[in-house]
Amino acid sequence: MKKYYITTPIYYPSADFHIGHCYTTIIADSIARYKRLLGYDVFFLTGTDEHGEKIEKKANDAHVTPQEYVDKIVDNAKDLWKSLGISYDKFIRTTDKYHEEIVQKIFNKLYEQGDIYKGEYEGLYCTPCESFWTETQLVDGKCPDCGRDVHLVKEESYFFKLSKYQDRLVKYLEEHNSFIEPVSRKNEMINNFIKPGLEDLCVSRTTFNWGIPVTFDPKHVVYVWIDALTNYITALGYMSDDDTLFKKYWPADLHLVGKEIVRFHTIIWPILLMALDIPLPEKVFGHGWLVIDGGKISKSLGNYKDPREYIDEYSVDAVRYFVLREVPFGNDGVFSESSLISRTNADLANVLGNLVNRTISMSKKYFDGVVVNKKVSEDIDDDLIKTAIELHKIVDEKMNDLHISEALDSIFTLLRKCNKYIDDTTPWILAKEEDKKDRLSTVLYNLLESIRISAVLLQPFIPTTSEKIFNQLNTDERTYESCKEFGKLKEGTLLNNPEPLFARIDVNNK
Ligand code: ME8
Repeated sequence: MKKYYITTPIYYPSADFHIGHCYTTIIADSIARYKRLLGYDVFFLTGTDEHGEKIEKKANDAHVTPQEYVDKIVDNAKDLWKSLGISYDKFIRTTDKYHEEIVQKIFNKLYEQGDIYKGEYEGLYCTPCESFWTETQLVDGKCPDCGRDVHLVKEESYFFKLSKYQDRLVKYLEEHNSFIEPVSRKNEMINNFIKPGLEDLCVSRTTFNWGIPVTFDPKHVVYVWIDALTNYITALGYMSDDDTLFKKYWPADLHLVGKEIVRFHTIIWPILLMALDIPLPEKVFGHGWLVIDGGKISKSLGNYKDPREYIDEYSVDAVRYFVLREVPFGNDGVFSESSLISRTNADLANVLGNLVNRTISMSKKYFDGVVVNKKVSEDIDDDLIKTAIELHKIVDEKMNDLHISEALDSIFTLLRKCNKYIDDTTPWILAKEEDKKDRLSTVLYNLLESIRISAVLLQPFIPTTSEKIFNQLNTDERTYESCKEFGKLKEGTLLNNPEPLFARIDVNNK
């Protein structure tokens, strides 16, 4: 069985996650579920990034220790992922003992082999981003990533020899065209960051304590990004007594990250792996942001609700569908409650919900809910059946390119065709004539079977809804193989009662 290792970034623990935070995780979850549907042996990793100056400051403000602070809020991430149906295989915390020990081992190894050395750092630091900057990288004197103030730090530090690996990295990126996607981000990395010259990276701090101590010089703690990035291998048991998972799943097939952290994942991370002499991940994909009126969603602007409020109000699949469908992958997309409602009404209620409801209701009315197919075909059936049988190929093509929105659109093309097929074949008129009853059975069968095939392919994206559809169809035919064939829904199956999948939301009442 082929393996597939997919990761999200590890999140800074927070009591205030917003819908933008759910973006990476919902996408990663859908890809993981899709690969599982295809039969891959998937390992899907997520977790929390719990060290660093930023967390220490927040804990101080709350008059608790950093450990107490993170322990208290880590469950907020787990709870949010549960509400969203995130099917991760492992949740790593960077305060997990096994992780801390391996980070120390890695740091020691790099020091011993001469890739880490001691020096003095004097430069600019953005605490919210936990990023070092040079004067020329600032934009209007502020952090180029978040626009906030940077401050001067001067301290004895350990440095990691990024410069030594610069040529090797450029060569690697040039030879591996799909390592960074979208390609625009690859060019940005090479031209803006790597080609101007990589400076050695400061990888330890002494002005605060909340980090993993350097074993041979414990007044230093390991720079939080070195600590964080290594989670992708410590989670698999790299350098531990049991590295079975590492041997099985590494290298990662996909690191999915937001565009602002592509830099860490495509410069520092590959160089770290090169220094450790282990293979590089297959791909780092940098997605865009969910924004509100051109700006990033932000607590300080008060422009968001807790995502669980949207889930309670509109259902988990409405939220998942919106995130997956609304934003062309790689670009930014605009979030608003009214666009969430429009999407839900237009696609989920009107196209999908209506189709399933009409079809099952008609089967109940005309055949007492029993699946019948007297195989009286007409030319008009051919296009629908062909679209249904070929759907998995289009979805696969789109998913391989991570064009999730387009994959979903192709499934909805079939569903829209089904609705048009109902309008064209007018089952209610066929039902009036006894000699058209056999034709009517075929029309309804074609619809039920197209719905089943769509539900198979919708499983990775809106799993709860697919489950409801399978229940209404009363079928177990839900494997990937089963959507390559038209005719798997067994005759004689007794359909369950139709139940609305999505209620139309009245915008005026909002
Ligand atoms: O960056 N739209 O953690 P984080 C889309 N700990 N994505 C968004 C978003 C938005 N409005 N806001 C946040 C970190 N994200 C580090 C990662 S990995 C070794 C360490 C995404 O909690 C963001 O782009 O700030 C990132 O992919 C993820 O949420 C976690 O962000």
